Amino acid sequence: MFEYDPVLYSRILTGITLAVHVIFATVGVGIPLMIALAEWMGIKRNDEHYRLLARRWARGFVITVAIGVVTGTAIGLQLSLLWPNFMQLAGHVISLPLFMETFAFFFEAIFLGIYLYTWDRFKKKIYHFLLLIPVAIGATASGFFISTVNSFMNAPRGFDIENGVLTNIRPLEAMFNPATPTKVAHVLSSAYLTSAFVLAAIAAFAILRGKDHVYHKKALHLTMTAAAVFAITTAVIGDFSGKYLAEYQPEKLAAAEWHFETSTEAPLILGGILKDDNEIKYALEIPYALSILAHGDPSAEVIGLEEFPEDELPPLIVHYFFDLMVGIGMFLALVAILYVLLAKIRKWNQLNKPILWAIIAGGPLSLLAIEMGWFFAELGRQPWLLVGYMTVDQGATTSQHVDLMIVLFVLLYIVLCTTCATVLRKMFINNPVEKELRDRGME
Ligand code: HEB
Repeated sequence: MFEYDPVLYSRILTGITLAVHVIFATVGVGIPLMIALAEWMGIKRNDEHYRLLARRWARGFVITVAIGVVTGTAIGLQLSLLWPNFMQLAGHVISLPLFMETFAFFFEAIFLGIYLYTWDRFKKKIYHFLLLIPVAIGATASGFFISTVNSFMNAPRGFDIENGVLTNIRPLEAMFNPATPTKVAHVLSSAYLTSAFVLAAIAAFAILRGKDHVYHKKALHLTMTAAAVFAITTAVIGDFSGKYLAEYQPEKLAAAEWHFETSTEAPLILGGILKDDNEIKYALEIPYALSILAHGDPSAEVIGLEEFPEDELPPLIVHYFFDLMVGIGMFLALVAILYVLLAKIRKWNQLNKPILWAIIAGGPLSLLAIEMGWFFAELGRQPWLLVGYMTVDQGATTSQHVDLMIVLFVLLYIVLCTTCATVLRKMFINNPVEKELRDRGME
């Protein structure tokens, strides 16, 4: 039925691997920060509940780290096996942050090990907390380094090509390319936001199920306060990402907004369906908003898709990915800010059912926004693998066995994800908070 096509199959396999990996990578970057916040609160307020929070989050975190290591290794392998031509060119230029990412991970893993085994071992609790700092730095640094590699694919810099030969390689310039600031900041901020929301959803679920120990309320309050902060930073940085695109990858932004003709006072298109002749139906138009997103000026000119050759246009489906991401972003910000405001006004109850349900929905939705953000960023780069230098077709392997690899890797991911879910469930259900509070004499 399908004709074997190594390029298509390589894209599918890499896409599936990344879609799985990004879940674990995102919580891997964000949760150490949340653990640090909880333990810090515990020490500052001398409150054992917060320390127990840190302890339980850390236990769950280890499981997700383990899965992240496996899927991350799969990506490393697939980069060289499925995209040999890309690695041959890019490997020379961008290997610095690729190595640094591995280094940052080792740094994190070593201290995580020590951290886990030294609860209650120090007379001064702050020493234990200090062990977490390198863990959080290592986690964020891996996210930083690997995002610079993705930035490089979008805005390749730091090398010259003379007669087809790579010369004059400048690794730092490659790493700190024009896409780096917004990409790195948006990736990190959205990882913190998502981690806060996932943990908040768990606490909200416990409260909704009638568990009324103050432990859950403290967990919810801490995570939702963090979520409110990071929802705002994510949206603000997302706006800068839009300005980056307008300057360096205008075709990606135009594809996201179905903006066909270059024009001033461009509106933002929400939803809708594309008819023949590029006619947009059933969409919500926000006047001037695209000009503002692109240039911070309601009358600014925004470049349309008409200015690019037909064979260099990204797929127009990215419009929906972008809308979903932004829509979810707005929802998360609204819920988090509302929660914080309600919690401030004592007479009102921030623990009412609709808010709790919205927070619970926010957990999976934030993960969906992460997926949509990456789908937009990656498909929006098509047909390029390395913008301006190498298309995806040119970068791929010609191997005849990628289809079999897809089957094998998908089986691996299914096993990994079910194992992760089962272990986490067992770990927390066999040892509920209430029991652990009692065992530790903290009721
Ligand atoms: Fe996002 C991406 C914007 C929200 C996640 N973002 C992206 C982009 C843009 C944006 C423009 C592209 C960039 C490039 O390509 O370079 N966002 C935005 C905005 C907002 C947002 C405006 C507001 C609302 N996001 C968001 C959220 C999330 C996200 C909420 C989650 C949670 N994104 C994301 C990701 C990505 C994106 C992950 C991929 C990476 C990059 O940066 O690229």
